[in-house]
Amino acid sequence: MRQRDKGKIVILTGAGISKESGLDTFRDADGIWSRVRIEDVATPEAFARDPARVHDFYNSRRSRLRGGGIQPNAAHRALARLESLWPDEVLVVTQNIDDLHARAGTSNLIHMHGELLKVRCQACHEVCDWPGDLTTASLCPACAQIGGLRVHVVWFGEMPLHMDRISDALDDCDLFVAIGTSGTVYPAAGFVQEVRLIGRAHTAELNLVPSGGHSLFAEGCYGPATQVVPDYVERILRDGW
Ligand code: BJW
Repeated sequence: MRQRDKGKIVILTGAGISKESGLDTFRDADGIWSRVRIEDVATPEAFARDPARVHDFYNSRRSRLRGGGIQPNAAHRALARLESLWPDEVLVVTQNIDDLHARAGTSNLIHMHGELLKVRCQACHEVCDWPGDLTTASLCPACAQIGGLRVHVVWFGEMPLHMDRISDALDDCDLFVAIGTSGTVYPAAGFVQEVRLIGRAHTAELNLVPSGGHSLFAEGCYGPATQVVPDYVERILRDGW
């Protein structure tokens, strides 16, 4: 391994990494946005207009995630293996709200679009674990207010979470890898450009097919995540980049 092929790694993941675990992507032909309108379920305005409708949308995804059929796949496990064996920092920044990276064993993990299994109180701002259904009558465990809880996810028009920490990591990394994301939603879609502005890190896209922004990456590996990600991780562990 050459000296420059060591160092800090930032990995951005999107819905494509969880597809083979049985969770739908958003913008593929059979994706979530082919069945429901963003304006009805994934904006603060939708929640203000019809909170029960938004709760139903997330309740059904939460119950599916918690059903025994959804498990981490070989791609999630490969990233956990990379973190455990790589001599420097590996940070996974996921846009996904599922818990499959954590269940696979990744610990240095940022959920920039929030977490399906958590709720946030709009009155006291406390964030709590919430494994079951949420309704307009649910009570905040911290302040006891009724009806103020919302799912702890980032909707369109809201600021993604932990952006300062993500920005520092992007500026300081030596390898940036985007996995299973269409690169259409900002600010995540702009991470590769932020990395390239600094000019030091190698960049790679791992996706089923080249994304719209594939030409921004120095390298691309294409195919199902359960094949491409373990192969890529083994290559990095063996040869660097
Ligand atoms: C496989 C595979 C397999 C399939 N193996 N791969 C105009 C211009 C620029 C920006 C804006 C604009 N107008 C509005 C904005 C801002 C807006 C935005 O980006 N809109 C664009 C759509 C235009 N963004 C926001 O509002 C964000 N906030 C914000 O910008 O705040 C201000 C700010 C400014 C500056 C700095 C910081 C902040 C918030 C965005 C919130 C997104 N929320 C959602 C829902 C979360 C909760 C939920 O799950 O319900 O997040 S939307 C949805 O999209 C979800 C995802 O995380 C996100 C990204 O989707 P992802 O993961 O890329 O999935 P897909 O389906 O798009 O792609 C899957 C890919 O996998 C495909 O490429 C497949 O090929 C591939 N794949 N099978 C490998 N087996």
